[in-house]
Amino acid sequence: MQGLDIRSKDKLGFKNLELEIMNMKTLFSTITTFLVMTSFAQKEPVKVAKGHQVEIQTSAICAMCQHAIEYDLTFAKGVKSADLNLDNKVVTIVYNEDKITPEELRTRITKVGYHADFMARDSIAYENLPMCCKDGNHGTPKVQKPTPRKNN
Ligand SMILES: [Cu+2]
Repeated sequence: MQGLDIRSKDKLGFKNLELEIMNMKTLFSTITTFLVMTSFAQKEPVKVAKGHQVEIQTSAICAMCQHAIEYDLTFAKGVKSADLNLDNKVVTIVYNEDKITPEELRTRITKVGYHADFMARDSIAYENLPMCCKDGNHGTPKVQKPTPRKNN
């Protein structure tokens, strides 16, 4: 208990501030951890009438990307339907769990050239995508060209 008395009274305020900063740091790291976890979170498959349904976050940016992903998935054994929502880039797949797994579905998407949840896209497939489907096009923000200034 003597340990506490070593600090003089005027230093107690400083100590409380230190504690507050510590709490803030803990809070921030908790928030960061939560955000990282949710951004990498993968939705668990759910049972639906036609089989199982899984939602996979992709890096699609336009209707061409949407078509490429949906088209490829329709050729996968066990896939009953694939619908990509361009608003959030999430592809909803209904599949037969005896024939294909979410892991295999994600792998297929990466081989088309897109990220799939925590799985990174195949770099060669990405290189072969049409120019408009690459990073920095369509919805993704571009660096604005500087507007020429008028001379005074
Ligand atoms: Cu595209």
